[in-house]
Amino acid sequence: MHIPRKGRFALLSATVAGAVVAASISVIGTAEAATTLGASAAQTGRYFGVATSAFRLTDAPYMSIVNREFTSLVAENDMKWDATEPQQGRFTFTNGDRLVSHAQANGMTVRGHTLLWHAQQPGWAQGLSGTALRTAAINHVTQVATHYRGKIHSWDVVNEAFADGGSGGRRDSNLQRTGNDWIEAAFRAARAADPGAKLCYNDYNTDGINAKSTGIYAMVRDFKARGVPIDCVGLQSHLGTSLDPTYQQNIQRFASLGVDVQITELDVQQGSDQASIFAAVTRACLAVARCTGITVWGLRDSDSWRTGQNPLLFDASGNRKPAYTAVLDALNAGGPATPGSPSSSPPVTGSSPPVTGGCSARVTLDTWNGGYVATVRVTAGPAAVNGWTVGVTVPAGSAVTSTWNAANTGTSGAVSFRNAGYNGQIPAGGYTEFGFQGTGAGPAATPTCAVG
Ligand code: 9MR
Repeated sequence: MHIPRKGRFALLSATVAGAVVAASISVIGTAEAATTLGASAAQTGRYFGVATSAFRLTDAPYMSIVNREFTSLVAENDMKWDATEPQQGRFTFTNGDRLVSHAQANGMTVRGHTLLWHAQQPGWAQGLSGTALRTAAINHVTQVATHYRGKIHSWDVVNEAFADGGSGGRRDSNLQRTGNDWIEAAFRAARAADPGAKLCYNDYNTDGINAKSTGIYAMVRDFKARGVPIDCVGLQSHLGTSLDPTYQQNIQRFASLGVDVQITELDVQQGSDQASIFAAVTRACLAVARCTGITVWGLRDSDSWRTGQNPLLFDASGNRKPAYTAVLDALNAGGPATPGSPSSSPPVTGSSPPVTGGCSARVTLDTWNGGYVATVRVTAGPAAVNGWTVGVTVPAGSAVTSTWNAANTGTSGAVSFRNAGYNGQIPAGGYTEFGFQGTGAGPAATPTCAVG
């Protein structure tokens, strides 16, 4: 087990309802600024990740930087369709498994990239169409998400399905030609296979409010309205020498739909503004509570797919670049913490309902037309709490579609939420928070809270 460095966040994991869940505990409160990307991001409950490959795991100088700096890994290529199902029905998970094992042994979470994409398909899939392709694609989603069940923080379920240019519509591809509902079919299959993973739609050229990002926005809004399971939007952020002035506004509008936003493949063309663009992206993410993490698309400039553009945070020798310092400083400057992270909540105020038993609960709703996100604060009474259950009345016409930091029994009517493995213990007078998302109108009544 990796020994956490000073200031590095601690990662606790526990098995809840068959799924491994993880929570980051931040270490703010020291006067000292954190000195790594991961520890700095953890101060506001966020992760900072890097794209890498299994073949790098034996490169000691490279891995010493990865292990020092990052709290999340994503496979740059090892979990794509051509890598995991090179022949139909024959799955190879060796390289992806090695990355997952390394992450787990070093207290890092894993992003899964990617279940379905028009590119990097195995030859056999490229040759399929219609029902045969749809069936094969959904089987791929099911098999891969099942194999990694409980080990993936967030899956890029579908990658790059929207067209560039002004149409705001879907990209033509063999998958798209199986019917417009292929994306929602993939999300439903992924949810069934791994209910604990956050399910993301991921794309590029979405780094501001434009026709493409607006097309995706409309899809996410529609999915939320119809109860299609989607939890996050990945903004790849392969950037040039300027940043769209609506970058943050774009993050915010997705967050306001009730999904998390993740910056998933950040790299910035080297130029006079590289450091300031990296910093501006970091600040924009930190300014939005539901922007929960940043991943850079490679470690050193020499590792990047953008040959000759030197778009990363470390030079070819592994030295920190000015862009690194700019990101670190921006992370240490802080911002609103992510929902559910222990550092996210303001101090307990007198507005909590009186604690009649061992605990009390109150709900804050973030609503939109057709749905809501509920944040529930559970406050301990004068005695410490060891295990809690919150009861919520979800009105007719509303249903819970996903839950975080707790496990629910039931989805409508009388719904109970049991603590996760890592947040059952609340000190006397302290609190923790969990959340859930639902369709329709949210609960109106004050929830019940029971201890034990
Ligand atoms: O960085 C990846 C590179 O090694 C591969 O050759 C390439 C194949 O298409 O994919 C690159 O990663 C892409 C990612 O999977 C999706 N968004 C764009 C990334 C850069 O092309």
